[in-house]
Amino acid sequence: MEPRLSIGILCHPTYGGSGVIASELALSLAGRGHAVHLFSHRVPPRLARSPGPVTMHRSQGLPYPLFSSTPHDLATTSNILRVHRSEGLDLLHAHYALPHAVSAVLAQSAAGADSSLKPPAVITTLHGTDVTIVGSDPSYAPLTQYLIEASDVATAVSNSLAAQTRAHFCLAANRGCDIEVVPNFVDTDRFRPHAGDPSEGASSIHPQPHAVHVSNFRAVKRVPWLIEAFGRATEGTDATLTLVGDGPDQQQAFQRARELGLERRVCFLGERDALPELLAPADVFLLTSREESFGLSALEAMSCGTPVVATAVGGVPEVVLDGETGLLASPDDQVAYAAKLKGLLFDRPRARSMGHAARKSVLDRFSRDRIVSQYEALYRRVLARREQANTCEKGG
Ligand code: GMT
Repeated sequence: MEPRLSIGILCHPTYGGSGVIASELALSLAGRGHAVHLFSHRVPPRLARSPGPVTMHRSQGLPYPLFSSTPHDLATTSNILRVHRSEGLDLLHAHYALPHAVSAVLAQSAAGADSSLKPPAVITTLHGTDVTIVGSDPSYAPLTQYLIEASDVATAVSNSLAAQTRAHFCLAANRGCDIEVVPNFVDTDRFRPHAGDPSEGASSIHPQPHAVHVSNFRAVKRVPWLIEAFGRATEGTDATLTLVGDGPDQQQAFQRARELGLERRVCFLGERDALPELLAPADVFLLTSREESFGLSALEAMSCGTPVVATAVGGVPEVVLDGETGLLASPDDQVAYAAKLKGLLFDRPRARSMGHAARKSVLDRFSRDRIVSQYEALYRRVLARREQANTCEKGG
C-alpha cells in the first residue's frame, strides 16, 4: 500500500475557479486518507459547506502602520513553517502562482536551511490570469518566471494555458518549461442532471426557454456583452436568463439589461451555493469571456447535462466540444454568437441531446476521481524524484 501523505494546499478563498478546485482537491485527498492542511486568508466557500476532515489554517497578518497593507502572505508562510515543524509536510501545492507559489517556495527554502527538517516538495498549478494577465504584467513577470522554475513541477489546467505559459516564460531552454497539463474536475454526483428536481426531470421547472450564466462578473467575462447577445437571440420571445455570481461588472450588467428592456426576463441572483439546482434545469449555459484558460462553470453546467454556448477562447474548446457538447463562436462576433444561441435555446430536443453528450464527456474526461488520481500520481512521482536526487547527492 502507498504511504499516506501530508499535504499543504494554498489557495485564494474564491467562490469559484481555483478556490473551488483547491478545496475539492483538499477534500478528496483527505477522503483518500491523506493528512491535508489548507492555507488561505479566509475559509474558501466550497470548503466551508463541507464537513470533510481538512485542517484549515486561516492566515491573519498583523496590521502595522509601517506596512502599506497587511502582509497576509507572510503569515501564510509562517503558518506553513509552524505546521511543517510540528507535523512534517511532504509537499505544498500552490494554486494560482501569486502569491501562493512565493509562500510555498519560501517555506521550502526556510525548511531546507534547517538540517532537522526535510523540505517539502512544491507543486504550482497555474490557473489562468496568473499567467495571462497578472503574471505577464512587467510588475510580476520576472517573479512568476522564477516561481515556475523554482517549483518542483508546474501544472496548467489546459493545453492552451500550458502553451501560453511556455510562450510567455520559457523562451530560453530552462527546466521551467516542463509544464504538465492536469485539467480541472467536477463532482459529478453533486453536479448531476435533474439536481434538486423532486420529479427527477418529469418536467422542466422553466416552461419557457431558459439560459443561465455563473461567474465572478470580472471584465474578462463580458457579462454586459452576454446580455446584449441574449437580447439579440431572444427578441420578441419570453425566454429568460438567470445570472449567478457577483463582481465588479454587476452594476454595469444590470444597467445594460435595463437599457435593453430586458429587466423582466433577466434575473440577477448574486452568489449562491445551490449551483447544481440552478444549472440542471437550464436549457443552455452561456459563457462569453474574452479569455478563459478552462471555464470551470461551463464544466459544472455540462456535468448537470446542460449544453454550453461559449466563445472559442483559450482552453474553452478543450472543454466544450463544438457541435457535440455545445456551440462555439468567435469572441468578436456577437451576431454569430446570438445566432448559435438562438439555434440551441429554441430547439429543446437538440439542447437535450447535446446535454446528454456533455454529461457523458464530463464523466469520461473530467470526473473528480480521474483527475485527483492524476494529481496523486504526480505527487508521488515528484517525491520519488526528490528522494532519488537526495540519495545521489549523499552518495557523492
Ligand atoms: O483568473 C481569474 O479571473 C480567476 C481564476 C481563478 O483563480 O479562479 O480563474 C481561472 O481559473 C479557473 C480554475 O482553473 C478557470 O476555470 C478559469 O477559466 C480561469 N479564468 C480565466 O482564465 C479568465
